[in-house]
Amino acid sequence: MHAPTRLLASQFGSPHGVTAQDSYVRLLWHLAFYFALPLGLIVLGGIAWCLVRYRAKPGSERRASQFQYHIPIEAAYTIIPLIIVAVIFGFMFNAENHVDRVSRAPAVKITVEGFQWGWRFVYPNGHQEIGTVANALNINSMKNLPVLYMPAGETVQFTLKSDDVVHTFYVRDWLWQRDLIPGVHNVADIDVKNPGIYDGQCNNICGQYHAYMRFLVDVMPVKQYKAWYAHQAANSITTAGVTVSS
Ligand SMILES: [Cu+2]
Repeated sequence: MHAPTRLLASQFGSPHGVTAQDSYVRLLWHLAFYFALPLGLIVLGGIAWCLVRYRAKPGSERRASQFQYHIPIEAAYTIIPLIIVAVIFGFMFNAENHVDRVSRAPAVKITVEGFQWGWRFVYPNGHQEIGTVANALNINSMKNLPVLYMPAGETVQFTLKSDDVVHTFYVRDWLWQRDLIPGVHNVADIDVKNPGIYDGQCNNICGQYHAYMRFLVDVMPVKQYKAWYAHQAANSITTAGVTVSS
């Protein structure tokens, strides 16, 4: 049922990603490892070499040579980190430009509202999918979580609002999250390539039942999404899988 998330060593522990935006985020994660691994090896190797080379022998007073103002070394350990930071900055700038890009003509617009403690997903015809902590506490059944329905392979634009405190709309497999801030309407685009069911949750401690602020995202092939949407009456409300009014 869940989208496959393989945590391979070749990914340095990151999910593979399933959206048009997340390749940029994954690249940043990998880039940090490309720089950190050789640096870590150099540091650990240096420590190991010193331990062996300068190991004190009984009766010896041997010390490593002491010196200061070694210009080439000082220049190297200043310039190399500056280059690393500049490269990472460049890639990050590029990634943010792509990930934060918002389309003027998205295929679907959905309003995501967070509240203490639950989610409300509002569609253009006024249909709402709602789930609250009462449903989540109704133990153990994934079908009691609110479900965000959306199409695959199309640009979906979220308008993110909070009714009370700061929440965060987070879907791990998308390598993506956005804050929901009272008084601020954040807008973000996502193009999910692979249909599937994805786990989502609030990722900002927002009060007593924060841990229960979970949801599912059902990403459907476009045809299936359109059929689902055609069935949702204007201004109807579905509460965690059960339609309560229309
Ligand atoms: Cu929360």
